[in-house]
Order: sequence, then structure tokens, then C-alpha cells
Amino acid sequence: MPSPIALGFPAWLRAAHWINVFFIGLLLRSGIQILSSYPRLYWGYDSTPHRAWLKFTRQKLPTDRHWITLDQELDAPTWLAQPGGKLLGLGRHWHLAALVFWILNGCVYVVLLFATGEWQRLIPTSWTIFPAAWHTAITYATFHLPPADSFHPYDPLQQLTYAAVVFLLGPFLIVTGAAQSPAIAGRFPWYERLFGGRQTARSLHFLGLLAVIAFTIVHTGMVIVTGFSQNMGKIVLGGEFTPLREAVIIGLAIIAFCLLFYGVTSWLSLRRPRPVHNALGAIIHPSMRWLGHVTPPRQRYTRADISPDFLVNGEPPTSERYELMKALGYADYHLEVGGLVGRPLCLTFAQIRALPRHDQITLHHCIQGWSAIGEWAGASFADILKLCGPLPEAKYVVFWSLSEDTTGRQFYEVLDLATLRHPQTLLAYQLNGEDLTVEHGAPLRLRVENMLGFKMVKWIERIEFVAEYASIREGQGGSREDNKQYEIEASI
Ligand SMILES: Nc1nc2c(c(=O)[nH]1)N[C@H]1C(S)=C(S)[C@@H](COP(=O)(O)O)O[C@H]1N2
Ligand SMILES: [Mo]
Repeated sequence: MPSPIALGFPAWLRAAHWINVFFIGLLLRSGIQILSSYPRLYWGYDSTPHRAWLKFTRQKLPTDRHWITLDQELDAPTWLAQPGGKLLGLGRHWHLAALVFWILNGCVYVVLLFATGEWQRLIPTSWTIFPAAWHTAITYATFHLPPADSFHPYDPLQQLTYAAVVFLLGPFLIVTGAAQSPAIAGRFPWYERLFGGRQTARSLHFLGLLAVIAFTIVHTGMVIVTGFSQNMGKIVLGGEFTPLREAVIIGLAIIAFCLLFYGVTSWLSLRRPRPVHNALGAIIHPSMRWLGHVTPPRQRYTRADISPDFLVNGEPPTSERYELMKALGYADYHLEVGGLVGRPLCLTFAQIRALPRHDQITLHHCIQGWSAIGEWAGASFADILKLCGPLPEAKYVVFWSLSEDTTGRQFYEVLDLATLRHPQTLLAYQLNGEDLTVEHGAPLRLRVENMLGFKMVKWIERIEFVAEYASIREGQGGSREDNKQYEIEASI
């Protein structure tokens, strides 16, 4: 069955193949980094301890003391993960930056595939491909190789596999990845429901990663056993009559370059996290920011959806002042609202509770990967805005906490005013019908239902309106951004 057109290995196809190899490598490595931050997989919406269907740690959950999810982060080895260690923030930066280029390359490839007629190498035009592929499968299963003339340019089984990888596995990884974004899931809860919940989407994304690894192993094995030099000749230099030795050398050099790049950039990320954070941030920051702005959250889960366990992250305040406040039932707590506002405020806890009360049942997404559904009650941030009247220069709001960050300094996070105007943004004082416990942020914590959990400052001490955040602390827009290279626009 000769092909209607000569489907060779044109230069654009060869380039797209190797660019794809490079970015898939980065995506796999950084994906492993992200997984190691919470190496437990669940089905459904939440991550109830002891209900993981798969975990990559023997670490036991303490039963005798309070624990937080940051304690459960694993050290990833640099030979396997990008960049290694506990650098979840940079792992995510690598993953999302590589994603941008991987998708661009994929789009160019698919457009050219159809524009040049090369689509016929992947998309079957006759049903006979299925029995033919079955025949090839039997040939392989009996440890034989199909005859060389069955490759035009691919044999039927190979063609079906490649078509499935390009048109099914690739999109599957993109859609299951997107289902994990708090902004997308917050604005379009039906999209998340399509997958059966955030944790199911995460587990499916992981199974997709396994499929990519399986494909890579089998594909590389086949390239080697079916005539390594000829195959390299085709995918590196194109034609049937190219100098094979040169092709093999160039092909291996490309692979060596990829490995060297992963090694050097991981080492750089561990040595100099800040410049790497800024460089990769420049690639992903604008789209993360855009996504956060166009996704006013519309979460509406039901009481039946509420998670049996709402995990805890972040260490509570340790000051005497807080202990005293707690002992008095937060009766003397007050919230300062200042900075670039028309009317600075000092609101008592009673005044905050007297503001119109809003209730919402929403899904919380922690950057580490766990999630939980809870019912929150509190004052709308829009009401605070009305009371304090931000000045036109105010662009950001700093939430200062009564607690300390992992370096012992006051915990803070910066959010932009546009995000805070979304209707589900609350200063919450209740979870699941009870006043907040110390662990969950008593007396007052932030809820921003289209962002990752780390932006939702607990134990709020004061709120400051500012024009910029570059001059605050290390200038990255929050404690987690300063210390752990998280991205300020936490919409994915
Ligand atoms: N002050 C303070 N607030 C914080 C944190 C913290 O470490 N300190 N951790 C954040 C993170 S990473 C998450 S996921 C949520 C967790 O909220 P929860 O403990 O109520 O589940 O709180 C956020 N708020
Ligand atoms: Mo988190």
C-alpha cells in the first residue's frame, strides 16, 4: 500500500521532533518535582489522609501532634527532578515555562502536518489499518520484526500509536493539567466535575505521565532494534541516503545537549534560585495574571460535598500577644486597614462580624497538590473596600499575618486589587459552621477562591494598600514568593 505522496522526513518535522524531545524532558522532570511536594494520589475532590490510592513515601502521619502539609514534602533527587530538593516553586516555574514552548511547538507541528499533506502519516484513511496493526502486534509479540517495506513511513501499529500520542495523549495531559488550576476550576466548576474532581484530574495527569514514560521507553527501544543508524538517518538528516555516521553523532549530541541543559539549569536553580525565578517568571507571569483577572470564581458546592478532613498548612502564631488574644476569645482583636486609602480603619472583631455575612462552599487548592471542600462564612472584601475607599494609586493589598514564615519573619502575601474585587473574596471567620480554629486561621483569614491556598493569609493582623510591592521585604510579592519562589499570580 504505497502512500499517495512521498512522506519523507521534512526538515520542519525533524526540528519539531527534537524540540518536542527537549521540552517533554523538562516537563517530565519538573512534573516529578511537583509530585514530590505531595507524593500521594487520591480520587475525587479531596485528599483525606489514609485514602491515598498510591503514595511514594513511607512517611507516617503523626497521630500524637499537630502536623502541617509542608512537613510532608519530599526531597526530590536532582538527577530525576527539575530542579530537585524541595524547590516546588521553581519546579512549577520550569513546568509552566516549558509548557508554553511545548504547546507552541505542538501547534506549529499540527498546522504544518495539515498544510503539507503530511497528516497522512498519522491519520489512517482506511479501516484496514486496524487488522494490519493487529498483524504487526502479533509479529512483535512473537519476537519478529515486520518487513522493511511495511514502513511507509510508519508501519500500521506505529502509525496508530503515534496518532494516539499526538492527538489523544498530548491533549489529555493539557486538559487534565488545566483541571488542576484553581482559577479555571473556580470559574468553571463543571469543568472540574467532568473529571470527577481535582484529585481525580491530578491522578489522571499522573497516569498520563506514566504513559509518556512508557511510550518513550518502547519508542527508544524500537528505534534501536529496528536499525538504529537508519532511523537516526531519517529523523536527524531526513533522506534515505544520508551519511548515517554523521546522523548518529548529531542525534546523540542533541540528546547529550538536552541532558546537559537539564543538569546545568537544575544546578543553577538550586544555587541561584532568585534569578531563575525571575527569568522563568517573565515567561509565565503575564498569562497567570491574565487568567486570575478573567476568572471571577463561581464556586457552589453542596453541604454533601464538604470534605471529612480539611488539611492544615502553615504554622500558627507563637507570640504571647496571640495567646492572650485567644484566651480572651479574640474580644480585643482589631483589624487595621491602612496605606493608600481615603479612610484608614481599625475594625473590632464585633464590627467585622456585624458586616453582611456571606456563606460559600468552595474547593481549596494547595500548591502542594492537596485539596478540600469547606463552607466558609465571613465579610465580603468588597464591603471593606467600600468602607476604606482605596486611593486611585492603590494597586495591591498586603495582608500581614500575626504568624511567622519559615524564616522567622512576619508572614505576608500581596494580592492585586482586581483579584480582590471578585465577589467570592472573603475575610472569613467561620469554617463548616464553627468559629475558625487556631489551625485554620482564627480569628480572621482570607479566602480568594480562584487562587492557590498560599495566598489566603491566616491570622490576619493588618491590611495595607500599596502602589507596588517591589520595595516590600524581598520584593517578590509575599513570604512564599520570597522564600520558596512561588509565583505571585497563583492562578494555576
Ligand atoms: N499566615 C499564614 N497563612 C497561610 C499559610 C501560612 O503558612 N501562614 N499557609 C497558606 C497555605 S500554603 C495554605 S494551603 C492555606 C491552608 O489553609 P488551611 O490550613 O486552613 O487549610 O493557608 C495559607 N495561609
Ligand atoms: Mo498551600
